[in-house]
Formats: sequence, structure tokens, C-alpha cells
Amino acid sequence: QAFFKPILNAAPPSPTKRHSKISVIGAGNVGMAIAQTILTQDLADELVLVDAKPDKLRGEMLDLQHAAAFLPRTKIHASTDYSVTVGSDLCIVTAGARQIAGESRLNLLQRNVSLFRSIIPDLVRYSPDTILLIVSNPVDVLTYVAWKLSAFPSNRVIGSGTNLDSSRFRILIADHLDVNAQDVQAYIVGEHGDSSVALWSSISIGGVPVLSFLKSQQIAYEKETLENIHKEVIEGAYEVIRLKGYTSWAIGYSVASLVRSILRDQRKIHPVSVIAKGFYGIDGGQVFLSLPAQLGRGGVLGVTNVHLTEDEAQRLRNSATTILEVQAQLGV
Ligand code: 6V0
Repeated sequence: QAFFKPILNAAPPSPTKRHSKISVIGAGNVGMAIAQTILTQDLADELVLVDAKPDKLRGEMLDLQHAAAFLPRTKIHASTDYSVTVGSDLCIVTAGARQIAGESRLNLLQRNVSLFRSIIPDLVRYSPDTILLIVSNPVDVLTYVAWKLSAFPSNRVIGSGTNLDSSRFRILIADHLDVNAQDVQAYIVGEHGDSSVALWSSISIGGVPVLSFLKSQQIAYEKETLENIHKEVIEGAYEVIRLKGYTSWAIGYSVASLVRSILRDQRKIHPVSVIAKGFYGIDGGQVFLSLPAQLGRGGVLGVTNVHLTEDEAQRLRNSATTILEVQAQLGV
């Protein structure tokens, strides 16, 4: 006996009904922070978790399912078998070796490349039209690895890149100038990591370009102060890892903002890792690094043409060279 009786002449639901399915690969600290933010922000109809550890995975799934009475309705599945990801609109890869205190992101690479060889082909097999969003570190090189292994068009492979670094950057500038972080437009581009590039020349607050404003008002600002803000951004992740062992909440919110822009076709600009050849004088090999990119349902819709000073463009090219040198050792 059904709880509800069908109404007269009811037709079955249309097979073209919009339904969004997100798979999160890696149910560790970062994967679970992303999963719970996706749930609380009501970004998916179906959420899938995949991890190599079955007990931990089932525990995480049950724990989230037990919160269902307090959350928007989302079907939650979990399995060590990738068939559960079938038909995903978005696959977010967070699986990986954890960054140990003091370990540079680049040192994680070899451990994670072999992991990706076991993950990406299965995701592609079960969801050939999906968008891949890579979070595992070092994120720029692993986004390139995922692009190579998937053979996807480049608009469907995105790295979370400096979206998080840029948010830290905006908060520090806002604190420094005593304004609201949401009014600050400021980007960190390039490598997510030690060679990232702060775009000082294009920072604006409420539409006012900051550097030229300070200069025209003859407000003294120290180059050193600016460099310290950038340094603080770079140190930020290391400090959190040193203090609590891993980072999770900020990356969770940062990735959820990307999910929203992609699946809801928001066409917002995010600094994320995209294929960079041909932009800002970056040539040579294929390299993924963060540039301000417009994101929507098709993935990466384009890259904005921010004005860079020659010094900033040169730093960006150096960032590309750093990543290319690492990639050259991979044989992918
Ligand atoms: P974690 O808590 O160790 O979780 C990693 C998870 O991956 C574990 O649960 C593993 O069991 C799982 N895993 C390992 N192998 C496989 C496999 N073959 N298939 C499926 N799952 C597997 O690490 P944490 O969650 O803290 O970090 C995950 C990754 O995110 C690391 O590479 C971090 O460096 C990276 N981060 C990237 C950030 C960014 O801004 N791009 C920010 C924070 C962390």
C-alpha cells in the first residue's frame, strides 16, 4: 500500500528532468568537508563518496545520512567500487597522500600520480561526459595528469588551484585596509603553492583600483607590507597544517563555490587551474595553472584578460616553468 495515491492521469517523471549528481573521490578530511558543504548548500540531488577504506567510507556515509532530517533532501551513496559514480555531472578528486607538516606540495607528487592512474580511467568509464574537478596536491600538476589520463577536452578538467589562496588574500587585504572582504577584488594566480603570483596591479575595492588610489592620495604603502601579505597567504596552509594536522573547512567552502558556479551555470570568475598555453605569454609545453576563469555548466567558459604588469607576467611565466619542470619528470 503506497503512502501516497497517484492523482488522476498522472504521467511518469520526464527523463530529461534536471538532476545533479556529484561524486567525491577520497573521503578524508578534505573530501568530507567538501561533501558536507555541498549538502548544507543544497548543491546536489545525489552525492556519492568513494574511498579505498571501506569501513571509514561506510562510517562517513552513515554519519551524513543520519543528518538527513536537518538537511535538504540529497541521496547519499558510498562504495569502494567506481560503478557507483555512473552518470556523475561532476567528479571531485581529493584522494591522495596527506601533506605532512613541512613537506612541500611538490614532494607529494609521485605518490599521487600512481593513485590517479587507478582513479581517473574508472571515472571516465562511468561518466564520459562529466567535469573533473581536481583538489589533490600538487593540484596544478595533478590536473594536468587528470587531463592526460582522461583525454577529456580541456574545458572539462579544472583544478581548484588558487581559488582558496585568493580568498585568503582578499581577507588579509580587507583586514589591512579595514573593509569588507566581499568588496575586495584580488587574485592570486599561477601555481597553487610557493611560486604563486599576487596580482597587486589589478586589486580594486568597490571598483577603485587600490594601488593607484594609494599613490594618488600619497598614502605611503610599503612594498614590504604588500609582500608580507602575499607571504602570509603562502604560509597560511602550512600554518593550519602545523596547528591542526590538515586543512579542511576553507577548502570545503572554496570548492563548494566552484561547484555552485559550474552546476548552476553562474558564469562567475574564479582563479582556478586551467590549461594556460597561449595566455599572458605562456608558451612551450602544456601546463595547467590558475588564471581568472569564467565557470559555468560547460566547465571553463573562458579566461579573462586581466591587465598584468610586465613583472607580474614574468612571475606567471616563471610559475609555468616551475610546473613544467616537474611535469617533465613524470612520463605521463
Ligand atoms: P586524507 O584525510 O588523508 O584523505 C585522503 C583520502 O584519500 C583518504 O581517506 C584515503 O583513504 C583516500 N584514498 C587513498 N587512495 C585512494 C584511492 N585509490 N581511491 C580512493 N580513495 C583513496 O587527506 P586530506 O583529505 O587532508 O587531503 C586530500 C588531498 O587534498 C591532499 O592531496 C591534500 O594535499 C589536498 N589538498 C588540496 C588543497 C587545495 O587547495 N587544492 C587544500 C587542502 C588539501
